[in-house]
Amino acid sequence: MPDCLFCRIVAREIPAQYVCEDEDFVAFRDISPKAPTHVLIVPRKHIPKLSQASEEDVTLLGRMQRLAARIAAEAGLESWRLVLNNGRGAGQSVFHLHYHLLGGRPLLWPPG
Ligand code: DGP
Repeated sequence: MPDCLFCRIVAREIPAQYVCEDEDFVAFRDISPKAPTHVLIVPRKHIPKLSQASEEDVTLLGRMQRLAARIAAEAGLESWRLVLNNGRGAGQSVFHLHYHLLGGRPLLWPPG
């Protein structure tokens, strides 16, 4: 296993507020929430960032978006945003691909 924070959370070596999990994904609350609902959706597979995902990850990525929609619905959110930061310049700080699901407050556009 690479020395990766999210791999360790996925493996339950580091605690988190887990929201749900299945055979491919773990979802847990962001430690520094930027909205009343701020859930990180993380594939168990270690892919450092979206630009390093391959053709074989296409189904996984699609299922990740469907899971985000399900978590949003279960949280009672009608409007919400999915964010994926790719690369340091875009704000990525943990190099294990993940979506941020944000909701529960007005979300401005464009983001900063
Ligand atoms: P990004 O900057 O897009 O790579 O998002 C990484 C997010 O991970 C950031 O919003 C803060 C969150 N985070 C960092 N360390 C931890 C942690 O130990 N636990 C949890 N739950 N979230 C973390």
